[in-house]
Amino acid sequence: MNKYPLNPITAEHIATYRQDGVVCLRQMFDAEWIEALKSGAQDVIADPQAYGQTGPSHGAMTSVSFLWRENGPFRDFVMNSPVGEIVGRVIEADTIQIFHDHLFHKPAKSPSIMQWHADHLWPFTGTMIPNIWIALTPVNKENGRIEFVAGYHKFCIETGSRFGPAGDGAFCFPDFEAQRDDPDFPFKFVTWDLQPGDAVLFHVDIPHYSKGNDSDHLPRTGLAVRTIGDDSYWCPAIGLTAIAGVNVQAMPAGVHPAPSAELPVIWARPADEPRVWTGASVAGDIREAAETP
Ligand SMILES: O=C(O)CCC(=O)C(=O)O
Repeated sequence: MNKYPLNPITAEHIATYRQDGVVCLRQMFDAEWIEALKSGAQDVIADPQAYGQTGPSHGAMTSVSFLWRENGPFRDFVMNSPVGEIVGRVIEADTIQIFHDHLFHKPAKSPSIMQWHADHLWPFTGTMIPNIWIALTPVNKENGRIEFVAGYHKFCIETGSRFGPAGDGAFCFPDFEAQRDDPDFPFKFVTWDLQPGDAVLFHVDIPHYSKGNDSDHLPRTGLAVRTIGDDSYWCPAIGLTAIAGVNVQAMPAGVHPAPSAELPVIWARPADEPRVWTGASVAGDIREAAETP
């Protein structure tokens, strides 16, 4: 099982993520990791409630989260695979902490659509709150690949546009479906067919969508791993999505989350590499905490 990315993180990956807020990463995890996750996913799909927290889209597909909190393949993956390193290097962070994971399974012939949304109802402000979605099955146009509106995160950041209690309460996305064929729409729609071991890494403010699974034989399964980097801060506003076991309302607004059992460090930039995060340094403290047994 690979501990380091199977393929290098390139300057192009970093530039694409910066520009588009989403990047496709080919073959980063070996077949052993994918087999272990697939086998774990089969157990979860057979009895979702027994394994984690279901929702919010459970029913439209199998949607189960906090799988990493229990010993087993999901925890093993976030702690021992290169997932944290991959995220950290692409988003130019010095430390990565996990706070959530989410298994999404669309069986063959499951027509429910995942509507356009962004993931910015998490209780954090800042720009480093990415999601890496790892394909466990082939993913294609027919069985429900994920589409993104590239570059839209910049609009959200520049205008402070987030949904509900994460923003001013009034912000909504435009009707992206109506924009698909509009030659004047200033953003491009992007999507990728994926093979097991490929991943898409996306910014918390990027709109994304997936159609139902129209294949009569090919399920579509992916594991989303949600993380924070150095530029992320508690936002204890009422109505934001809960993190199991954390009293978010008691957290100090504007402060970077300290490492804890619920938000452990899964990657820290090696001490012999120059730091890349140039904001207020939280990384040194976090790295020290991570390295102190
Ligand atoms: O798997 C899907 O189709 C949706 C994934 C998603 O919305 C997410 O990871 O935030």
